[in-house]
Amino acid sequence: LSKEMKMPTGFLWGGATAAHQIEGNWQADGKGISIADMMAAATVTEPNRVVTKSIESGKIYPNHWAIDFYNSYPQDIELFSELGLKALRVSIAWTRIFPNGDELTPNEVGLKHYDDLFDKLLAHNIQPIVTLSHFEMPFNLVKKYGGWLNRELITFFERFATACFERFHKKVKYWMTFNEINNQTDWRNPHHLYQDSGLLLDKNENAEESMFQAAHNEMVASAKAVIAAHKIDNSLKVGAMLAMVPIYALTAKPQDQLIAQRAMQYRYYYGDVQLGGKYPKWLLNYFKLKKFKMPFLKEDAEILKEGVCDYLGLSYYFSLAIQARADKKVEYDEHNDLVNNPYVEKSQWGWQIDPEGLRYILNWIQDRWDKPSMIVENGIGAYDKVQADGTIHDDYRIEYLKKHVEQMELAITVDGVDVLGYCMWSPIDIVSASTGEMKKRYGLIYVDRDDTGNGTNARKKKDSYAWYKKLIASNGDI
Ligand code: P53
Repeated sequence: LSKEMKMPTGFLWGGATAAHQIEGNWQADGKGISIADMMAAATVTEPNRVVTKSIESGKIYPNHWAIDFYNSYPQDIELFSELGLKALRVSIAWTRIFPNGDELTPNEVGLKHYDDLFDKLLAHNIQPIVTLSHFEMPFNLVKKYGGWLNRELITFFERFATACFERFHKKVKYWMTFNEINNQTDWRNPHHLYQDSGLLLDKNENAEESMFQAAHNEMVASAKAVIAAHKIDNSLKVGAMLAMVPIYALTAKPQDQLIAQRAMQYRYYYGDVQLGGKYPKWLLNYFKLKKFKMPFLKEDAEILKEGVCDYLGLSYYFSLAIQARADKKVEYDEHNDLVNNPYVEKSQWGWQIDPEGLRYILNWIQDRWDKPSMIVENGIGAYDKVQADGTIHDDYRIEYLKKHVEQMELAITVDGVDVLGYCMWSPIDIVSASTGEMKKRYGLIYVDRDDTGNGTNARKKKDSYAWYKKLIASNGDI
């Protein structure tokens, strides 16, 4: 990079995690049961994570133990500090603060835990970045209220968010409301409806309509949280959080272009609402055409406008492509329409690797919403092999991260995109969100624990640890 193309000073080089994937100790100190605690791990023979209504013997629930970060965080933060992290993204387990979600007062032991965690980070000059709801809402809100289809959850979330802002506003500046709120665009997959919105639908319900209704309640709750945060402390920045997956037209055929345009409109309308303050016209018309009953209250439009998010937190892992269907209907079906892009490679879990897609989407975000963005997840899940001498040569991970960081730097220095930071997923091995596996490893630090929870739980630096350390120390010299 030439001198004028240097990365901005103060750029937040960091790492990202989520409570249910690292903490374990699922019932310690008054913690309630979260939706993640009820998901059994997937196996080769049983590829989808099953949600059980009660804990079943013989099934594996990896989030119950994860990597024990709840206890091991002081030692893990020492390793993050040596790595030079300037920021660590964590989430607050809602169930540690409000175990059932509908209590009136927070659990002091839970608040104290995060106070200690943030103090430890700040003592090492690591800025905490916090997601309020990362796939881990109280299970009680699913059982008793039917998840986010119920408007009462807005009050519960606002109470939770307010308790966190009041308690931690001096320690935490950057917040996010709902992790990857747009995964539920794939509403045909019950996994996403459950993870994003706590929905367990029966067959007679219209899943698409339910998704739009639940997401509306979440976006109103998010806007109310933004308003509350600014009232408590005007310096707080509250972000939306979207899984950014560019969807390219497979060919230059006009029909392919049209469906690709609709795919992008559909997948990212959440951003239009959370960052632009209102529903896009095409979608309001779509609700009419589909006869969807949206739970719009009179005051909602004003709340959405007032509670616009300050920035966009985004995850980026892969891109996809799309081709018009033979019937030529411009109606998007995320579950069935997406196809592989023949021009890019794939990870061992079939995720398409497309570094240029990151530069593409960062430009798209700037153009569409004109807000700062922060990359709060980017990484590769892979099998790692520990050598006889204990070393782990994860050159594929270095390769993946390097290529993506390079494209991000071009977006910043050449295209002028306003990116606040880069938190790679993840500084340490954690339980996979989609499969519940440990062997789908993302970390710069290896954790000696297998899919069934066996192992010493010891930490080992991988080769990528040294690489990322150098990258941070040089402020992005690749
Ligand atoms: P895992 C789907 C597609 C892209 C990202 O994913 C996704 C998902 C949902 O599973 O999730 C995010 O662990 C999520 C993290 C998650 C990470 O990506 O399934 O915010 O919690 O661990 C990686 O390989």
